Amino acid sequence: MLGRVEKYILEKIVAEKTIHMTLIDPEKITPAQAAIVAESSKSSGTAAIMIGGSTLASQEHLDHIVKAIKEAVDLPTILFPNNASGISKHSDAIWFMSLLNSADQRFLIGAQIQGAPLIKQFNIEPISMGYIIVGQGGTAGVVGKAITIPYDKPNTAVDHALAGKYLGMRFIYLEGGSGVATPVPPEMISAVKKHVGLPLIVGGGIRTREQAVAAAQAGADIIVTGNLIEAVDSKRRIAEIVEGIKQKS
Ligand code: 1GP
Repeated sequence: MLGRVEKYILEKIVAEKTIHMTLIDPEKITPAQAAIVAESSKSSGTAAIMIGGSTLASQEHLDHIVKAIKEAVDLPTILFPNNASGISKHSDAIWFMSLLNSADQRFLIGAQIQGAPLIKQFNIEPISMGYIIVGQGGTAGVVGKAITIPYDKPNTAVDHALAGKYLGMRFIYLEGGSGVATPVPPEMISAVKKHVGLPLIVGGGIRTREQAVAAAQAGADIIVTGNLIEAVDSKRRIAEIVEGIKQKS
C-alpha cells in the first residue's frame, strides 16, 4: 500500500504535471529561519519541504529544524539524508535512497542498513528512490564518492536509472549538485524519462523559471531548488518557477 506522502506526491503530479519541492539544508539555517523559509515557500506554491545536506552531522539540530518546519506549515516534510544521521523522528517521510553511482558501499547500502531500524522505530514513511549524481556533481558528488556521469552521456544515466527501476525503486533523482553553474541538461532528463518512465526528480543549479520550465518540458516531474531560498527575492522566484512548471511554458 502506498504511504500517505507518496500518494500525495503522485496525485499532485497528476493534477499539476510538474511540482516543486524546496530543499532546506539544516546546516545553513536556524530553526526560526527554517520556519520562515517553509512559510514563504508554501505561499509560493511549493509542494513539500525536503530537509538535508551533504555534510550534516548533528541529528539534534536536524530535529529542531524539522520540528520548527512542522509547526510552521502543514506541508509534508521529506528527509533527504546524507547518511544515517540525516534521520529525524519528527519528519513525515524520508527519501529512502541509494546513490547508484557511488564507488562506496556506505552510500549504496551501508547507511541504509544503519538507518532502516530507526525509520521503523520512528514510523517514518520511506519512499524508495534511486539517486544519480551527474555532471559536475558539487559537494554531493565528492562526499558521496560518486563516479559522476558527464552531461553528454545521457545513455549512461538511463542505464543507472533502469537498474534502479529493476531493483524496485519508485522514483529516480538526477542530481547536478547544489549550486552548480549548469543544471542537468534537458537531453539527459528526456532520455531518462523516455526509457525509464518512473517519476523523475531533477535538482542542482536551478535558479530561474526558464531553467525549471526546460527541465519540466524535458520530463521532470519534480523540480527541487535549494540555494534559491537564500536569494533576497526568493519568494517571487519560487512562485515564478511553480507557475512556469505547471504550464510548462
Ligand atoms: C537538490 O542539490 C539540489 O537536488 C539543490 O540544488 O541548491 O543548486 O538548488 P541547488
